Amino acid sequence: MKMDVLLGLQWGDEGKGKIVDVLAPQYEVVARFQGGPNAGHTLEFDGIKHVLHQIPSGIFRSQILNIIGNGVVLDPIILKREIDGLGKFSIDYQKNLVVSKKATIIIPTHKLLDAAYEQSKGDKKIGSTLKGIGPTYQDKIGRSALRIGDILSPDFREKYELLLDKHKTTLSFYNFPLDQLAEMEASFFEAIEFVKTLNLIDSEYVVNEALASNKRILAEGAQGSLLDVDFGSYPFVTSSNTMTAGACTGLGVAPSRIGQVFGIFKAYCTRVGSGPFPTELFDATGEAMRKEGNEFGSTTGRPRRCGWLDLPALKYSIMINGVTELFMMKADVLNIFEEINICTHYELPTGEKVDKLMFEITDMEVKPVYKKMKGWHCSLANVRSYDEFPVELKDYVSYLEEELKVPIKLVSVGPDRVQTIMR
Ligand code: 2SA
Ligand code: MG
Repeated sequence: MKMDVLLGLQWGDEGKGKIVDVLAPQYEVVARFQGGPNAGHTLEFDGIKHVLHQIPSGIFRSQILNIIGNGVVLDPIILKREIDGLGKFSIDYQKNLVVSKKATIIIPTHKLLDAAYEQSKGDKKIGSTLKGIGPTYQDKIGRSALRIGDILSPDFREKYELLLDKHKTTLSFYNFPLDQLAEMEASFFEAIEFVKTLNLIDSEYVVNEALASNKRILAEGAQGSLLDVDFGSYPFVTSSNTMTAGACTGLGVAPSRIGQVFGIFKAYCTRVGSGPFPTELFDATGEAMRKEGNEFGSTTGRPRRCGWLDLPALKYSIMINGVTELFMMKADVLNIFEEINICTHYELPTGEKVDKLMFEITDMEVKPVYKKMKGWHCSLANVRSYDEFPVELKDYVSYLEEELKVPIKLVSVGPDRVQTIMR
């Protein structure tokens, strides 16, 4: 059996949580492979909204084993809070959730360092979620991080103090106040005791044994491909590989074991945090998109920047991920427009038109070149099949498929499960 991967192809918030929920019945395992509490995966069912940050989105189904993989950076405090918050669902965490001993721990000072680094950047700040993601991955790569397996060792406290001292030196360099630290540490150590009671394992064995026994696994990406640390708009990126290859290193699965790659994108674009966004709209149209799409960060509540669909960026994401099927989300948000724009190229300051995300593009003022399409300009609320799509929406979908060379297998026309149209 091969492992399928589900990823966001833009800057995150494409609707991954909703799709995992739709696909979940076909899988026996759902695994997170990168990122941490910076993620916010929203699931809606029984009229209630649930936002998951670190727990994989298969947790609401009792037949699914949920894995927090080695590539994840885990905040014990937030994990405990998340599990407490799901109290009413009678989830059996011993049976349905396992955590890799090789996952990296976010300690309180990582969050302070995140804030200190952001402050020091002034108007060049990344727009981090301030969850400590960057500093924790920095320690992982710098070979000084703590891992989940360490909490079981008698010298965990010593290892912690060693890392703490290193962080304090850096924080004092930035003159960063430590007054919140004692309180944060108290919650941290309380949460560590709780994490010890969870099922802590070498998850690479569980994943590979599951594949060997023909179990179906879905790897659930967080953030989006355009925030990938290698291929995103660096430095305005997150600190992990958000692409398909990240699922290999973040779970211990060989590249030859990757099956389908589901690429999720919105029918338009959003971005939260700083960095280039060629099709961003600063006018009433952008404001209308934000309002219609309820585009506010599910972790931080920040308003998301909005703009038209960007084809060069989408093609790039499809290429680096090896996407086999596309899922288009939130088509209904475009109901309000009489005319819809799709960016096909970027015009460089020299006047040259390109459709590639070259290195230089991050620092350039590029102008999007648009293809205009007629909008469907009507409600999609009662649409339940592709045949019922207005002709303009069918045209939008066909045009994208032609350009992207990958089939669009699903179009979401509303938040409800029944508004998810398979093709
Ligand atoms: P970080 O916190 O160091 O990973 O931030 C670095 C950049 O990555 C962006 N980022 C995100 N973008 C979209 N959605 C994310 N998750 C939350 C959500 C975000 C929220 O689901 O809405 O609630 O604000 C996410 N996580 C990280 C971030 O904005 C920085 O640009
Ligand atoms: Mg999100």
